Amino acid sequence: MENLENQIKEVCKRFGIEGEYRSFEVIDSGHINSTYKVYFFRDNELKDYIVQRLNTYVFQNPIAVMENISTVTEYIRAKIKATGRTAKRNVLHYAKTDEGKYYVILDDKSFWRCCRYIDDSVSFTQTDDLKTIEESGKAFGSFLGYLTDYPVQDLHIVIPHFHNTVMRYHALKDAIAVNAAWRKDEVKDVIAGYEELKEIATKPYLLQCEGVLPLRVTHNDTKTSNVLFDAKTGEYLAAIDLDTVMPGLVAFDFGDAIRVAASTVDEDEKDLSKVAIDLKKYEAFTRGFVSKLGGMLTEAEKQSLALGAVAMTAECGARFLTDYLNGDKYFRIHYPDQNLARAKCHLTLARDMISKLDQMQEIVKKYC
Ligand code: GN1
Ligand code: MG
Repeated sequence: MENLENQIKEVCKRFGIEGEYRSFEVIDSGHINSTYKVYFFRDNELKDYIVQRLNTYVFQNPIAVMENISTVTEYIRAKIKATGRTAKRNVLHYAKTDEGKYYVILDDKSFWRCCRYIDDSVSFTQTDDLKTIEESGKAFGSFLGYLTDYPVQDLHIVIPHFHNTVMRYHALKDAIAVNAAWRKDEVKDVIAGYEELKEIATKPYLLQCEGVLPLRVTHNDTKTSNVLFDAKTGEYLAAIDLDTVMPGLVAFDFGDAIRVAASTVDEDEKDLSKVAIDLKKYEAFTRGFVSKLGGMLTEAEKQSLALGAVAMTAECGARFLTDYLNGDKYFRIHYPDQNLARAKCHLTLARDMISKLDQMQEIVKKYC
């Protein structure tokens, strides 16, 4: 811990953060990077920052990640300012070093970034509050809306094939074949369940390949915890965690958000009888999301949204299962079988969505 604290202090020094260092705390909600909230004392008050160590096993070109993030956040900032508003609390603001870099690499090769914590903001892993869910829909919808005219081809592909569901299924097949952690035999039913979902899960990606669904600038990691809300009013402030901003489908952003925002449970719920999609939550998210997209969606995109929820739930679950079979190399876990619990929960959730797909389509139609 002491070494960690020294690293955090060194990172802040290189980013030129002024004032007296006070303390740091661990923020444990993400599965990939290591995140810390750091306090400095300056001008008679505490100033807080988010300092993150990027996971370079997952993000093998972290400089490209920061290039995407810096250009996209600057683009959004300029758009907000052009309307005469301040962008201070509605888009992340990353610190730069003296050399103008958005990152610091320490002697042990660890890769760090830093941004100011947005004042009076809160986030949630899960919520039952429909107003908050609708606000999270607005946050991701407006993110897409701001970037609708951003040149997609200019973005770096930071994780190739990120939402290529066909490839995710290949990776699962490989993990089963290699059986690196000797876990295959205990999860035969779960594997069979995911096989059954393959056809429907891969549909949006195949529609992208056929050119039916257009590639746009998307967030690609739209879980509820990646939205900041105003602590007082509950209104959305900004979409955060922009590591995976890349070309993608609107159906992926909508679907990945629904996977979390419209679920009755946490990602790793073990009591599968509790796992379902809550159509009231689904409707609240859809209303917020669509309200910010203006007329940008094509007919094919509108029709793909509900399907995207099934696809992203199955894909994410297949990734958890793959990681379980590989011996938990990718997603951070807090107890031994967590990736398996996540995979089972997602299988149940995806099946429930399939049984309600017609109603989900109707709800989209109502708001589009
Ligand atoms: C990871 O880092 P975090 O927790 O926001 C993952 C997402 C998954 C999500 C599942 C780069 O997101 O793709 O949907 O876990 N991010 C990456 O909770 O793989
Ligand atoms: Mg993320």
